[in-house]
Amino acid sequence: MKIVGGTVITCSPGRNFVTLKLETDEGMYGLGDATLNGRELAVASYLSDHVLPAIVGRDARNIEDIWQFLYKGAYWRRGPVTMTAVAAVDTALWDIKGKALNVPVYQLLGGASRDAVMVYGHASGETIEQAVEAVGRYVSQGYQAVRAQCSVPGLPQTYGIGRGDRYEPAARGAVSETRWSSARYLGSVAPLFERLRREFGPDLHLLHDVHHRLTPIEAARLGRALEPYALFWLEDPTPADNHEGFRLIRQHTTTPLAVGEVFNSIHDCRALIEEQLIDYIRTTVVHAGGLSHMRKIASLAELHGVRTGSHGATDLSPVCLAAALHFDLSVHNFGIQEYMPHSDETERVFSHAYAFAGGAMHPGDAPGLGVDIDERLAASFPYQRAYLPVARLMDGTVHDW
Ligand code: EZ4
Ligand code: CO
Repeated sequence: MKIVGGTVITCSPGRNFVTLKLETDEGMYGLGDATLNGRELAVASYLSDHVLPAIVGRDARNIEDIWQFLYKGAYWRRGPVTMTAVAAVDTALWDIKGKALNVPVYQLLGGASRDAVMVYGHASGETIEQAVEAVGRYVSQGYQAVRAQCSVPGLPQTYGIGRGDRYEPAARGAVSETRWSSARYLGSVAPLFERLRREFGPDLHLLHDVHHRLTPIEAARLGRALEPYALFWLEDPTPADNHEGFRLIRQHTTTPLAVGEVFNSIHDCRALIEEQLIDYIRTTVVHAGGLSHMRKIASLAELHGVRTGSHGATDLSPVCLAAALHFDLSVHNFGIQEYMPHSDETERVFSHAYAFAGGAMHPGDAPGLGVDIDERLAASFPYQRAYLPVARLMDGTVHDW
C-alpha cells in the first residue's frame, strides 16, 4: 500500500485548523491534525513543501519507519513545527492502518484498558460566584472533574476566563496585549478553591492551570496554599524549560503537578518523569510527534508512576481529540483527558465517532480514528490569521501569558 499524495487543508470554522489528508493507491486515506495555534502556516508549508514530496511512494504500512525517516532524516530535529508535521503524518498513517484492517485505532494500540476515558471541563468566572456556578453546570452534565479559573481583581484580562462556557484565546487580526501581576493572582486562587470544596464536597476532581506564569518559589507557595483543597492537579506552575524549578516546587508541596502541553518530544520531559518531579504528563498527539511518539512517552512515564493527562483545548482539532481518545483508552497509565467541546461550525466540518457521556468519552468503534472532514464545507471557512495574546508585567516587561 503506497502513499500516492496528500492535501494540507487549512480552514477556519470558528477557529483555524490545519489538517493533513494522506492518500494511498488503494483509495484509502487517513487524517492527521497539524494545527499549531498562531503559527499554523509554518506547519502547512513544512508538510506541503518538504514532507509530502519526500514520502510519496513509500509504504503506508511502515509507520515507525516513516516516523524515523522524517525525524532523523531531516537532520534538523525536534521543535514544535517539525514535531507537529511529523505528528500529522503519523496520525494519518495510524488512521489508514485502522481502516485497512477494519479496526478502531485503539485495537491496534493494545485494546481498551478501561471502559471509557475520564475528561475534565473548563469552568471560569469573572467572580468566584460565577466560577462556582460554571462548575455547577459541568457537574449537572455529569462531569467528574472540572478545571476552575477566576479573574484576578485589578487585572484586565487573564488566561482562562471565557465568555459563558466558551473560551478561545486566539484572536483574529493583530496581536493583543494584556497585563499580569503574580502578586495579585497569588492571593486570588486559594479563596476560589476553598469555596469550591465547600460547595461541591470532597469527591469532585478540581484542577487549576497556572499557565507557566509563576516563579518556582511562587508556585511552591501556591501549591502549599492549595493543599487543604486536594486538587487533582496544578498545571504548568512554572515555565518547564527550567527542570530544576520543579525540584524546588516538589520540596515544598504535595499538590500534584501536571506539565507538558508545550513539549514536543520525550527529551523535553525525560528528566521530569525519571525524577518523578511531576504526576501527570500533558503532551498531546498533535504537538508531540503523533501516536507513535506519545506511546513512548507514556511507556517511560509508566515506569516512573507518572500518568497521562493529554492537552485537549479547542485549538487541537477533532482529529487530534479522536487520536488522543484512542491513546487514552489503550495506555495503562492514563490519568485524565482535557476536553473543551468544539464550536458548532467545527463540529459540522469534522464528523466523528467519539462521544461524551457521564463525564467520560469513548473514541467509538469506527475503523481507524473515526473522524472525517467535509472538504467542501471546510473551503467555505478560509484561514484567517490569528494570534494568542502576549502578556506584560505591570511595568511593561514581557511575561509568560
Ligand atoms: O492555552 O491550547 O490547558 N490548556 C491550555 C490551553 C492553551 C492553548 C494554547 O493554544 O493551557 O488553553
Ligand atoms: Co494548560
